[in-house]
Amino acid sequence: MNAVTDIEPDFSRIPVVEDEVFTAPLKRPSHIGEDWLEPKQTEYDSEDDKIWDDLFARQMEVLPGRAASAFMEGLDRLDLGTGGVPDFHELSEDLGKLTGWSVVPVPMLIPDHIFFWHLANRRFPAGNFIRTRETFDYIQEPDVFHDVFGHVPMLTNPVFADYMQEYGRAGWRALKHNRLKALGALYWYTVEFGLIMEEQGLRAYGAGILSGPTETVFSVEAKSPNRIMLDVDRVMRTDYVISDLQPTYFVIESFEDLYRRTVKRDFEPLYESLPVGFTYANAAVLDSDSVVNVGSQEYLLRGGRGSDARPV
Ligand code: HBI
Ligand code: FE
Repeated sequence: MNAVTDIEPDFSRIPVVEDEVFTAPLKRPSHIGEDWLEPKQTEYDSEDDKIWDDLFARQMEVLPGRAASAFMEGLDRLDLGTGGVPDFHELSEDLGKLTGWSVVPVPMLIPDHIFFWHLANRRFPAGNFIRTRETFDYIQEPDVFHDVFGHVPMLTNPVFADYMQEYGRAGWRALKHNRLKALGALYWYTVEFGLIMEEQGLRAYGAGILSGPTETVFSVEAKSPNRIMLDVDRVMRTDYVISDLQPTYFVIESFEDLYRRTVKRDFEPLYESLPVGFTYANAAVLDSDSVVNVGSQEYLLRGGRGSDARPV
């Protein structure tokens, strides 16, 4: 995601955001510093720990045969199911030995440029708080279950771990070109909602999928969604919904393939040719797409979330 010709930015320092660059307006809580890190991880009570255990058990029921092998291998290598919310220090110790990544606590959604800065330094910012029984099935803000259970297993995979760091580094260039939305779409359709074609069939590796049972099943088995082979130029022009099951999933051949398509190319010409907004609707299928299947979109057409549409 870097041209070889120009000087590398200093990735150890927080990137500068020029005035004309649009970023989401987030208000930093007063006890939080410029790095947006919590001084320490929350102390969870027994109900919080029980919520973690129940969420964990529920996912373990649905993941086999649906989650990517790399994700399942990551789960095997980490102790996420030993009872209660994992301790970030112990987790970072284990993860550090595998790929040099650590997990650090943040209070909420953090600004894009701070998020990129942590990733570029192999730190994964994880929400400190955990959902309640009332919000057990669906929350919009990423909590510790989504962030740790959903994201951390993939960070044990060396190629994916490098992809995530390079994604963070790519943030500097996207900031310079004011194309954060386009880079955000790439994150959305890979890190959060990516599918991979394995020998045994389609599997999910995206954290937004694998942290909930409904989308774990829907993403790989339902008739509704389109499944299309990943093309970076196309994905970066595609709008995305954050509040419902995805109308379209993009499929990679392997993590090496993902790395090659992103890190091994120069985004500069792409950013220069991208319009400010998105070109394609999230349910669109294009003539140029390499299609795995065209979905019926039945779930969406029947009203999606909030209606009584079934995720079929
Ligand atoms: N903050 N806590 C948190 N978690 C995220 O996943 C996150 C964020 N801030 C910005 C952000 N993601 C986006 O930049 C990416 O989705 C591209
Ligand atoms: Fe996430």
